[in-house]
Amino acid sequence: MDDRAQAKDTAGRFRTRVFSGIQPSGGLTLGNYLGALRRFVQKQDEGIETVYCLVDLHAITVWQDPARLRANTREAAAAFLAAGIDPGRSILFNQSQVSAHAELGWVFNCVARMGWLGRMTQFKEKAGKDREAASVGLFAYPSLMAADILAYHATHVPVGEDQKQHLELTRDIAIKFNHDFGVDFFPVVEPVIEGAATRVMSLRDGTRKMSKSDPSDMSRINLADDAEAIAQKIRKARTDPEPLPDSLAALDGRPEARNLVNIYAALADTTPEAVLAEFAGQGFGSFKPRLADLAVSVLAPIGVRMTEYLRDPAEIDRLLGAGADRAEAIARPILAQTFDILGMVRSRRG
Ligand code: AQP
Repeated sequence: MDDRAQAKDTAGRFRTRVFSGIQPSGGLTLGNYLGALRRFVQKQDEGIETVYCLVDLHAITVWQDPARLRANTREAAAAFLAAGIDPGRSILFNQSQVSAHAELGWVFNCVARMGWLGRMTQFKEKAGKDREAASVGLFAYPSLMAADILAYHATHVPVGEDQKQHLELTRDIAIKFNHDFGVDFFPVVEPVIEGAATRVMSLRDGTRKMSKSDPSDMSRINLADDAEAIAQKIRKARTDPEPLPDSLAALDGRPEARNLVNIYAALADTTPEAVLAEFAGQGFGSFKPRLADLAVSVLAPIGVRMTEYLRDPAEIDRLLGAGADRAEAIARPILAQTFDILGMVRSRRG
């Protein structure tokens, strides 16, 4: 057994291990970058063991064109690499190459309760009014997400604000499994939701989350956008006619203004309060060009590096395959122990 599968230290505590994932359901956005990807890199650089996954099985909970899914998966991998994920230090792979996710996901479908899943706001939002027409996978998505995390005995999960409820459900699943079988087997994970932009909003509507599947490309900045597109989207971002105030409280009721201030703060690695201290009294005519310059300086080099990685898709596939081998070495023994706990007869040799 790979000794990393034993995620408890000698005192019986779960060793710190970070897991997180992003759906390749479209090109990655500024929201994915600030809420998730950038912090994935920070965790890696802190020397913590990090496992990152392109969750293609989650992406198909809504229909995906197969050719686009393949291209989006490679593009997302290129974004991870371009943003600073080092496949030598982090494990980077796509979910469907490690079948333990789907297998443990089934086990957790049998642990999670219908009522728990029925309360998930993401399901309600994505299913919309016609819930009968939503896929069973969309409903069961949080069980699979719990499996993604717990198949690695991960203890910490960096995510954006929108995933908080799913992480609480992951905790509930771990607690119920441990309780039902009288074990201390799955860790109770800690959500890591930090920074000035844990919820980046649409550039067209400050009350809606920036999302890769929003029909309007102007609503988001894509990591693949070039400098001109980034600057243009910020110039055209919806705002209001008021100047920026000197306090955060005064941004209440101004969601678009608040969003741009948060984005500026996150990109500049400062706080929204510090941004207001610098720009109070100025209108968007002067704030937007400064934000555009900042966004271009941070994001455009990532886009350039992505293009370079995408010139060699075979190398991306090779990296994902090698990452999947390493992921499998951790997840497979944890799944085997889960089946033992459940009472499954396992008598195959080899
Ligand atoms: N707007 C956002 N602000 C901050 N964080 C965000 N994340 C997503 N959007 C924002 C974080 O990115 C990680 C990966 O999310 P995901 O792609 O797996 O799923 P999602 O949250 O459903 O993202 P999208 O872009 O809205 O995808 P679609 O449109 O396909 O549903 C998570 O940590 C998430 O919090």
